[in-house]
Formats: sequence, C-alpha cells, structure tokens
Amino acid sequence: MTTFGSITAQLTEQAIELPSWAFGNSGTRFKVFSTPGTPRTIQEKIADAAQVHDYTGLAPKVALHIPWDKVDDYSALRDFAGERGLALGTVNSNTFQDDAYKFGSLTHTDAAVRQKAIDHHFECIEIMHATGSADLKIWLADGTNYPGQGDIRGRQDRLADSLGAIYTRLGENQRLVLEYKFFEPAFYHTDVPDWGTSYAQVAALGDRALVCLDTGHHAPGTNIEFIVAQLLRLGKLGSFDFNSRFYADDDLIVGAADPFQLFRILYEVIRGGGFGPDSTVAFMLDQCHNVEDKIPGQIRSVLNVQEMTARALLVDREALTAAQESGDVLGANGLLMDAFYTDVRPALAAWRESRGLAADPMAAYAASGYQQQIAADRVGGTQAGWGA
Ligand code: PSV
Ligand code: MN
Ligand code: MN
Repeated sequence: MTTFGSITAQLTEQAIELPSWAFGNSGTRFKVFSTPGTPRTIQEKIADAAQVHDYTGLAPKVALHIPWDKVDDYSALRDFAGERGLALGTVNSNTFQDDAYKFGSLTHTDAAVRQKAIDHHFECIEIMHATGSADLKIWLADGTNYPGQGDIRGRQDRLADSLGAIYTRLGENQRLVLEYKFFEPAFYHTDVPDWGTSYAQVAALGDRALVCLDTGHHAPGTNIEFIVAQLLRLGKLGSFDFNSRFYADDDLIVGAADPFQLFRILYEVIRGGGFGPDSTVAFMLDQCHNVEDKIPGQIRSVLNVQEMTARALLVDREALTAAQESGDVLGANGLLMDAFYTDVRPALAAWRESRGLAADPMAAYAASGYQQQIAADRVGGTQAGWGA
C-alpha cells in the first residue's frame, strides 16, 4: 500500500477554483433563502473566497460570472484579488437571463440574436485580458421543450458557426471550455447535452477548445469516471465543475452525495495524467449553498476534494496493474477499495498543521468570528446572481 508520506508532495499541487456565485444567494424555483452577511459585490465575494484559501491553502482562484460580476475596472479587480492572495480564474458567460434568448442564443435562427450572444463572449474575452484569466467557459441554456419546436440539426450547425467566431477571437494563451448538460432549462432537447456533442464541437474548433465536465450534468447511473478517462485519453478534458447531486442538477457540496463516485473520478484523473504540474485540467467548483452558510460550505467542499484526492493517490497502481493483468478480479477490486476506505483525515490534519495551516479548517473558520463580522457589517444592498 502506498503510504501517506509518499503522496504529500503531490497534495501540495492541488488547486481548486471557487465560483464567485457560490458566495451569493441562490436557491430553487420555490424559494431563495438569504444568509446573513451575504456579499453584495464581487469584492465581497472575493474577500470571502480568500477566507477559504486562508484556512485550507487549496483555493487560490476565483471564477467570475459576467454580467453578475461586472465592474468598471477589471485590472483593479485583479489587484484587489491579488492583495488577498487570490488570482481571478475562469470567466463564465451568461446567455440565459435575457429575453432575447428565449429561443436560443448561439443557436438562434435570427442572426442578430446570435451576434448579440457572440458579442457577449467577445466582451468576456476582453475581460479575460484584463483579469489574466485563461479560460472562457460556455454553458448554454439553449434547447427546446417540444419535439418539432426547433430544427435540432440546424441549431447544431449554427452553434458550430457561432463557436467558431468566438474561438477565433481568443488570445494565444486563452482557452474555450464548453460545458454540456443533458436537460434544463430546456426539457426536450438541449443543444449541448452530452460529452460527445461537446467533444464534436470543440474538436472542430482547435487545440485550445476543450470540454468542461460538470459532475451534476449527467443522467442517473452514468459512469462519469469513464467519461473522464476517455476525455483525458483524447486530450480534451479542459475543466471540471465539481458538485454533487442526488436527483438532478442539485449543485450540492462535492462529495456529499456520493464520496465513492468522487474517489473514482479522481482516481481516473490521476491515472490519466490530469493531476499535477504537467496537467492543464482546471478544477472548479460549481455549487450553490441555499440552506447552509456559504464560506464553510466552500471550505467543506475543497476539503472533500482533497480527501478523495489523497485516497485516490494512495491506490497502489503497480499492484493494481498486476492484479488486472493476471485476471485477479477481486484482488484488483480490493486494492481500489483499500485506498477508498483509508481514513486520511488524521494524516491530513497533521500535515496541514506542519504547513502552518489549521488542522481543522472548519473549526478554525467557525472560531474566527468572520461569519459574525460580515453578518453585522453587510447590511443593505443587493446582489446579482442566481438569487437576485
Ligand atoms: C447551470 O446548469 C449551471 O449550473 C452550469 O453548470 C454553469 O456552469 C453554471 O450554471 C453557471 O453558469
Ligand atoms: Mn457548471
Ligand atoms: Mn449546472
């Protein structure tokens, strides 16, 4: 069995990007519950994200969502984040909250609507130049509710054209990541429903176009780690949106619903070269905290990813390969399960402490008084985002 001591160097390489919107209110279509101290501005969201990084050392970047996080001066925002030890990460576009997009955005039959959506992405690319962000993430709400409502083939062709226009505008060091989702808000078909469609679209664009895998965007029972293995094999896994789900796109804390699935995904990431200094895979959270406090929700999330990464790194790969190749079915399965069942929490706590971090980041944050402080300070004002 691989020892904990032999994986700590790899653990220091872990970096998880936090979504700005996780710090804002969000909810369901039934109710958005607010939590005291919720940020009203992107600066307050960044300040909260810095707390997560301070206590865990795991979250050095914050992803933006435009226009929710719109400001006049993005270079100043970059400096603001830098002063708090953070960099600005992925820029997420938004073509789902404008009346013009009722029947689609990049896929719309009306060239003027498509151009509006393309122009929005051009604006995102400009912002990326100022923020130093590498990735433009596109998640499309485009789709139809009824058979016959749209020409699903024509929409695919228009999507390809629109993405082509956006891709050509990217800077040399910038990438486009295309997220897929099998349903919602459209219910009959979505225009990028699965990894195959995302792959087909990005493959046609070029090397700097890749797939974004959101763990909550698959039909129940889907073997997500197989998709991970395949995309890594094809060199097209650009990024993750981590979260967990019981039923639909629940956006719950990653690792909460199915820690074993998270372990299996991270094992394939490591196996496929998606983890570590040579990897270009971006690890992001895409979550909402509707009933729990947001900062501890994010702290718990990055710790869950760290814990399952540690367990996945503990897999004795040499022994596993030997068992696989000799047809030792139960031996191979046992090796994987041994690593999964290893409680790495005490070792991780001691290791954190040895690096000057809190042994228990959840407890340290709770004791810091920050939550009470923001609840007292942040009175009045409104936020932009899901819960707006
Ligand atoms: C909607 O499903 C969604 O959760 C996508 O996963 C995006 O990544 C996110 O919203 C932010 O736009
Ligand atoms: Mn997502
Ligand atoms: Mn989603």
